[in-house]
Amino acid sequence: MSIERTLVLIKPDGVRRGLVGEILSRYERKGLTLVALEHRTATGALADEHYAEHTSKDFYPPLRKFILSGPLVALVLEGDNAIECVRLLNGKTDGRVAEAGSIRGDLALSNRENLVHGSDSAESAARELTIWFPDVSPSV
Ligand code: IDP
Repeated sequence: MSIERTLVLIKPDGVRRGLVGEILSRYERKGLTLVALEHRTATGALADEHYAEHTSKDFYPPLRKFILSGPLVALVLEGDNAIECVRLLNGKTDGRVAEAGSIRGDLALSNRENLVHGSDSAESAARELTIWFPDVSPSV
């Protein structure tokens, strides 16, 4: 067993489309434990820190605008192999080609507005959890 914590964002499109309950329930039904949840609107500084590896890319300005376009829901999820587990539940980045059965595959049709974010490694999870939830321990 490798119990991990990971950061999930239900992005502004998920909140706007009324899909928070549907998405949250997929993580819960899988068996992941909800450790923290916050409904909040990101700031520019927070978005830039979160997406530090993407800020120089062409797709970043519209991505930044999208992530700041309304409230989102930030989660800390915990469970055995939680980081990879969430990535599999989320599906491929581009909703147009994401696997049926995944959150993006079933509910998204865009490369940018793809409903969810999940940390992609243990290092990213530690970094992102500290950014979004400074008062929650990033490890179990
Ligand atoms: P991930 O969210 O599946 O980990 P990343 O490559 O880390 O994917 O990209 C971060 C986010 O940036 C994606 O979730 C998506 O919202 C956006 N994004 C990535 N690539 C593109 C692109 O080519 N066009 C528009 N948006 C993109």
